[in-house]
Amino acid sequence: MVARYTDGVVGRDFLNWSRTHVFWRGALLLFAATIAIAVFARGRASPAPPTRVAIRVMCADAATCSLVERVSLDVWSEEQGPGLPLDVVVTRDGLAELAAAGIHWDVLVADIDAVARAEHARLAQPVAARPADWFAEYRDYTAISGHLRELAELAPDRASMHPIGATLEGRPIWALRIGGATARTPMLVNGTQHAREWIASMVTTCVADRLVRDYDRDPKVRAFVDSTALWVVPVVNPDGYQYSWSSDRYWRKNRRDRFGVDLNRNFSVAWGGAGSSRSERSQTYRGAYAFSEPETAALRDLALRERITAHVDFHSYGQLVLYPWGHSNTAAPDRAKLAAIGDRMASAIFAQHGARYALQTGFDLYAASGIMTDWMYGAAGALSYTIELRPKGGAGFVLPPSEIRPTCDEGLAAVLALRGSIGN
Ligand code: 0X9
Ligand code: ZN
Repeated sequence: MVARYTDGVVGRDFLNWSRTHVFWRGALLLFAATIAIAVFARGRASPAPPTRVAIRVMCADAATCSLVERVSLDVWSEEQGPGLPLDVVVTRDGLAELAAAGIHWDVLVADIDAVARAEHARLAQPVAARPADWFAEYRDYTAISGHLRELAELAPDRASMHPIGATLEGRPIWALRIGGATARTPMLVNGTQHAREWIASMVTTCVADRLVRDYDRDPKVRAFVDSTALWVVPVVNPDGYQYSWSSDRYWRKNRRDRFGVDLNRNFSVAWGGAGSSRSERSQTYRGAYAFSEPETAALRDLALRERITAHVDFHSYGQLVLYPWGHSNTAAPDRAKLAAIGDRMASAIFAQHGARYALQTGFDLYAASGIMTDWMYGAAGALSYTIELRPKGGAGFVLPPSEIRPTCDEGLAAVLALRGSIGN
């Protein structure tokens, strides 16, 4: 009927209305379609990630071990081989595959990402809510660097801070040199070649803290500091460490081209051998060539320049004291001496809180080539140890912060026992 009045103004109005209506209807449809596509695309691009479970398998034979490793997303354990417990991370689908193969497991961490989220939330608390004791909580690279600077300012006659190199992302690799005017015997202690092993940064920083602060009240500390030029590098891998704080709690390597290099496969003694990978995606990727990474080159230059004679490379986890060789089952020329000193270190650790750290060669654990301890011993001539800190299993890399102090006692005891075993 309206058409009857379509001549003139009414008709044009209707036409205008009609065009406007069509336009808005189109726009509305377009908007709805865009939303639908966005929702759909979002759903497809990021489906809920599968739950990742850390489990321990007693793999009875080589076939079982290799099936478990094939199904796993990541291998966490130190000890590898038939008859040994193997800690791996799997999805729930992976668990179904293991169950179908008749393999039994114990759950170490039911949801490793939930554990990391809980830790992240705890660390995000306002400063006021944090414990007063600096070692009652984990600290990031900036806080650790600040703490080392504080120690240097506290005792400038016995402690000084030095950059020993810079990372690919431009962060300084900091060392604290501790030693009085008469200090001679050069030692090196470092932590966190592997980013996710946060307890190693805390223990090395805490060892430095104890040596600086307890100088006047602990005669053992005073004797150590008066006779030793100790270089402490708590965070060898600052880029990886920060990445493990900001983005991926379980990141291990440095941040070379985002895939990363395993620094503890990048040293030149036996570089490229068994227990290291040529694949960039691997957790044990050894890099393009020995010392291709600024972090390993910095440690090499420091060790050679200072003629380091004794060394501890702190890692986690497993509670182990490991000595060379790591890449070969041939006995190191100083095997008996290395084992005797290692035994004293393990006993000194036990005397702190009754924690058992097993002593063995790195190779007896599993073959690993291009590692720092083999280079420090084989090329730099130092008595060198890898210490795998707490825990023995259980929590894995996300260790409760209440364990920082006791683990620090164990780290310090090991360093003092090593020093006490080597003369001047
Ligand atoms: O694999 C490593 O680099 C060290 N373990 S960790 O889980 N912290 O990554 C241990 C190296 C010790 N040496 C040998 N197993 N040969
Ligand atoms: Zn490690």
